[in-house]
This record gives sequence, C-alpha cells and structure tokens, in this order.
Amino acid sequence: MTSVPQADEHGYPYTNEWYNSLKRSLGEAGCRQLGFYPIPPDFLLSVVIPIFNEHKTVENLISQVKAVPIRKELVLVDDGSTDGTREILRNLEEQMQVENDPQNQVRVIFHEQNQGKGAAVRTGFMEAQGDVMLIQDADLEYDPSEYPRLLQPIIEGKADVVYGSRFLGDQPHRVLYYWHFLGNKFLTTLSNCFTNLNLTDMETCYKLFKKEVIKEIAPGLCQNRFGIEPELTAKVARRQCRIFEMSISYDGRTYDQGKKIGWRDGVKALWCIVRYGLKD
Ligand SMILES: Nc1nc2c(ncn2[C@@H]2O[C@H](COP(=O)(O)OP(=O)(O)O)[C@@H](O)[C@H]2O)c(=O)[nH]1
Ligand SMILES: [Mg+2]
Repeated sequence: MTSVPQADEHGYPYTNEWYNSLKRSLGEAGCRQLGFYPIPPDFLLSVVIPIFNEHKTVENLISQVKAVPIRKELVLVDDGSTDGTREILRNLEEQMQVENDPQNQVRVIFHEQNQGKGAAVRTGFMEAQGDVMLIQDADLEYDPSEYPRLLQPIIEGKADVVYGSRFLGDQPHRVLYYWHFLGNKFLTTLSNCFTNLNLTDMETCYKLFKKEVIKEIAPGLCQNRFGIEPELTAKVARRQCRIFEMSISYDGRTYDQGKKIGWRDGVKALWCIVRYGLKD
C-alpha cells in the first residue's frame, strides 16, 4: 500500500513537493481529475471582503478564509456598519497582527459611511496587492474551501477571469426562492445578450481576476451597490479577457437570516446591464 503523501515541511498542500508526491501515486491524469496541482510559492491571493452589518457571520467567515491553505492577504472593507461589526474587525486585525501568520496577512479599511457593496469592493481592489483578487461576501453563502478549484484555470495560464457558478455542476445547493432564481436567470441572459458571453451566473459573488485585469478596471468602477456585478461583467467582456466558469456550492440565506438584496436591486441591475453593455 502506498503511504499517504505528506505536505512539505511547513505542512501546506499545493507546494511542488506535495504535488510531485501525489503525482507519483496518482499519476498526472489522476491529479487533474481530482483538482491537485501546484501553486508557485510566491503566489499571493487577495481576498476582498465587503462587510456591512455582518456581526453574526463575519468571524466564522474569516476563520474559514484563513483555513484555506494558500498564501493570502485578507482585505476587509467595513462599509459603515453599525451593529458591532467594526469592533469585531478591530479585534480581529489586532489578533491577526499578533499571530503574524505568513499565510494570512490582513488589512482592514473602514468606510466612514455606508456606501454599498460596489463601493466596498472598489476600495478593496484599489488596496489589494495579490496576483489574483477575488470577492468574498461576509455571510456564509459561499464556501472559501473552493478557492483552489476556482484558481486553477488562472494559475495554469488558461484564464484571466474565473466566475463561480451556482447553476453548474452537482455541488450542494440550498433550495430557496424560485422567483429569485428566475430573476437571476433573466439578468444573466440579458447581460449575455449585450456581452456575447455564455455565462450561467452573472450575479455570482465568486469573481476572480488576475491583478493586471482588475487593476486596469477598478479605478473606473462607478456602481456603488449591487450594480457592480453587471458593471464588472461588461468591463471584462469588453477587454476580451479569457473567462472561465466553475461550479460552486451555495448555502443561500433567507431574508430572516439577513439577506439584503431586493427587487429594487434587480431593477438597478437591469439598467446597469444596458448602460455598461452599450459603453464603458
Ligand atoms: N446589502 C449590502 N451589503 C453590503 C453593503 N456594503 C457591503 N456589503 C456586503 O456585500 C455582501 C453582499 O451582500 P448580501 O446582503 O449578502 O447580498 P445578497 O446575499 O446578494 O443578498 C455582504 O458581504 C455584505 O456585507 C451594503 O451597503 N448593503
Ligand atoms: Mg449574501
């Protein structure tokens, strides 16, 4: 029986040693099928987290992000929270600075006033330094343990942008609002008509960008609220980026649990699809 391959001396997977040892036992094709691949040691992932009144979930979410075995910087952008989230973030920042974990650097930015998810994401992208940047909502609807899968097409040089899709594949999905799903489908379809991209989930939170792509786009982002999703999509489409989609899981929350997006945001998204579909 072959022994279980050990991670390198730091105990981290995705190193060359770790990958070579798996390749010896599983073969290259087996590794591909299982999503095992090496990540360069100097690679840095920026996890941009827009946060507004998420005191119930933010600590748990941040520990899940920290547990992902990839070198990262967490860019936490508080968007004028008033429910105690800011105090939680101050403590977390202090604690992480004491830990001084080379795998998990942290930066916390406070907006004085609430501006919306788009504004928080833009601030995060402007501050971030990583080779790849992704958006992570601060509730627990999306699962950070999926980062390595989502990153693979970028690290292997095939993609400039990756969207995680809630409507592809057989990852677990909580079954929730049907009208919401239809609204999502409609917005994605309309966005596709303008961009000529065949996306299945334009409104997904999991959007990953190579640094060069997002550093070019971020300064010109205008949408302060949820209009950021169609705006980003139209702008990457216009730049002829190589876009991949990957299936992701989705543990959607209910309005009672704090979901905030509403029909007004849907109407605004419609307007943004047309507006940014026509010009930057
Ligand atoms: N709703 C809302 N979310 C914001 C705002 N600023 C930052 N966010 C963050 O943006 C993310 C998405 O918001 P969320 O309510 O989960 O959207 P939904 O799940 O699509 O309903 C969360 O991490 C929020 O904390 C804001 O002004 N309003
Ligand atoms: Mg959410």
